[in-house]
Amino acid sequence: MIRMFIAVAFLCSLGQASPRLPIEDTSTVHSAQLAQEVRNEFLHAWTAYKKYAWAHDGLKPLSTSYYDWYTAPLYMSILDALDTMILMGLKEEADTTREFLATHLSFDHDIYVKNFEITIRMLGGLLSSYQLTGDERLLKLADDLGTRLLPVFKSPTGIPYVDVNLKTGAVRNTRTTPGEVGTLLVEFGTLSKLTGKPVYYNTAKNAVQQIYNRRSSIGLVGTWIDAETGQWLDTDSHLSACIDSYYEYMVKCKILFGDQDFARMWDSSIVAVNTYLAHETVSGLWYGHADMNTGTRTKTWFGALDAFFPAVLALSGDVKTAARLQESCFTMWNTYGIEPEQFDYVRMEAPADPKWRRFFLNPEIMESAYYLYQYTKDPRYQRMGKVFFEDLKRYCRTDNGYAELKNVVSKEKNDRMESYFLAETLKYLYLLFAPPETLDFRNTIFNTEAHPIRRTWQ
Ligand code: DMJ
Repeated sequence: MIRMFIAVAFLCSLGQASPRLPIEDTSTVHSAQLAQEVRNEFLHAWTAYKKYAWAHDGLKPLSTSYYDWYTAPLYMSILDALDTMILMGLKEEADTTREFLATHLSFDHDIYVKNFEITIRMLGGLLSSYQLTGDERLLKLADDLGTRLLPVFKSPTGIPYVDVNLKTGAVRNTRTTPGEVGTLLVEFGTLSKLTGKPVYYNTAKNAVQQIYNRRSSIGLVGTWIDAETGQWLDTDSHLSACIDSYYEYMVKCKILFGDQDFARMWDSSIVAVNTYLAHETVSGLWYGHADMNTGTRTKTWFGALDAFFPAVLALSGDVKTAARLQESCFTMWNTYGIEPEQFDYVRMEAPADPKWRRFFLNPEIMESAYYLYQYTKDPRYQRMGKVFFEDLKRYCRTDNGYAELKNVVSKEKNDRMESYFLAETLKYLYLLFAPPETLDFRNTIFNTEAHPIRRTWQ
């Protein structure tokens, strides 16, 4: 595929904002065929996982081996992948997988787990697969997991600790982030609604409010906060890792639960975000970093994780800004043919430190293309998705699954395939091309790990 950077650079030099990168293939996207191809790639990755990493948390595709997060495996990839299989119509595979989880998954382990990760991947996975199948055993597992996670909130502030022991309820690690604290309520709230136990909703909602109440006088939050003292440990404000889904869940909780407190939180937060983080440059609209107290610009960085924001803007009703930001995301992707973890949108390159040049098979940019396609039906977003899909295959596919990249410039691979590649990246790509009846988009809220949740309660 021809990349059009010279033309874009020329447009930028003329000071023309938001250039729409031409996408070579302007013919009709053969969506049914692409959906089938994504499904095949899911099976390619899933088969490798089953062959080399079964019953472990994740696949190491280069060494054809596996990794676990803790001393006891929690079958993270299996649970994360289950609802993708269901949506892809892989019924037999999904039934066998669900049976395995229902009969083998146990949380009765003396291990400290990361509350945020286990909530979004496992609690979210159990709840969505329960809703999709009606298998009560999954709801029972979710309730058991929720009970074991609850002690994490028992800090003097109500802001959860980072880790909790699944057997003893002991907690540790007070250094946390708005993202980790604010990205729990879709799951805990849904668990409340499905079990009739209000404690989950109330506890997780209070945690978000504790962060929101500590926003600065100009309405921004920082990156790190102490769960016991409630003091900010780092005042860098942005939409990237550590904060990102704090904003996402304000919009989602407002819609899923009809809770107007979240409408108010979002309405005031988005004003601050658009005032201090949004950045109009010659290359278009971006969202960078600023100090939470002064609003002073600290970095002109945006990255792979920030690319969730067009989806959230679109969901909140601001499709126009979402579309403009997605064009910037597309520019970021096309700079190297795959997106880096961070991108300096003034220098138009990834920061030199190799750690910012990695790619972890992240889904956010595909997620945003999917949302924008749903709201606009503009085939441009399917064409973007096709570019993402082809580049993923070109640079990350291996004989045994998909691999992260150590460096988006050299394209050197890294020996890891995270479970969210199965839960999110391939799911959003599939849904972008699949027929509309595959999922009732308007009545679904995806948790931040792409597990679809429906409001099945009053
Ligand atoms: C996922 O676990 C979730 O999307 C989370 O919100 C952010 N990081 C990864 C994917 O990039």
